[in-house]
Amino acid sequence: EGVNPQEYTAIKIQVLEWPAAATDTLNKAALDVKNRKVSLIAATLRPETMYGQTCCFVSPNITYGLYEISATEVYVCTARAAKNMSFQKITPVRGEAKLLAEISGKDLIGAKIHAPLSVYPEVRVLPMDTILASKGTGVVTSVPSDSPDDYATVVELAKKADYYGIEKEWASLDPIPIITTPAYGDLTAVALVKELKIQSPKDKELLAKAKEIAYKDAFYQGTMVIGAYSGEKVEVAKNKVKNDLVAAGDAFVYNE
Ligand code: A2H
Repeated sequence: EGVNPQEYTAIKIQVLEWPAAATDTLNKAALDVKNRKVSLIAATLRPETMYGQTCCFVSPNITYGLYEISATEVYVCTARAAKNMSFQKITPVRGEAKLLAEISGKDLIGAKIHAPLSVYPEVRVLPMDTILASKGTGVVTSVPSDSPDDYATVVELAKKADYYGIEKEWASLDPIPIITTPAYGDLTAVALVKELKIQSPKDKELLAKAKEIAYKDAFYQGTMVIGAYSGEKVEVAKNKVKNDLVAAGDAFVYNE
């Protein structure tokens, strides 16, 4: 853990339809989710890119918790994140996160979800092996236009859909232009993955390099090409999009 606190925007990605494996797990825990809004909570540093969400990643190797936030709302994230949230006025009782059920990331794969702001009204939960349990919420929303990690992962998933136990179409939604920069155009992550000849999510060093370039280029040189702040600099639009998401009840600020 670093010395400086990291501020994330926590995006609420509502579950619309559970896969059979998840339904089994919830039934065994005697948890009825019919009358509750259940959301996967994805931690992002790039709220201005949420228009381009094409899926949401969980790790098949992480156990997630369903935590009660109110009589009608449930959040899905790691226990570690829920504990942190309980000290940030996100859960009803300070220092407590009420666990309703546990679920393996594996059982969430294929869930149909609604990602706020996305041009795709319904997307799917897909697996990402490189998610760290020690960071954020353990849930990563996928924006392949602007995140080299996300793009490399969806390419890999589409290529080996059977191996990953998913439908190829779930990983094949087109990346959406969100931001344009003079150096990389309007699909920065796609351009960088090509330029650096990144072959798979396992190309760690190249992906770290791509991530660094993409982040700086978009922040300092990028202009929005979609949404309410189209035409504005990313540096300025970033907080506006974040504030709009929070005001709409679709996101909250999460620190660690
Ligand atoms: B970002 P930092 Cl468009 N394990 O969101 C691995 N990666 C994680 C994670 C975890 N437990 N939790 C969050 N992340 C990802 C959007 C995005 C992100 C774009 C471009 C770059 C980017 C869409 N994915 O991140 O280690 C999340 O992906 C690169 C900086 O705290 C989150 O923001 O610096 C970012 O990594 C947090 O990384």
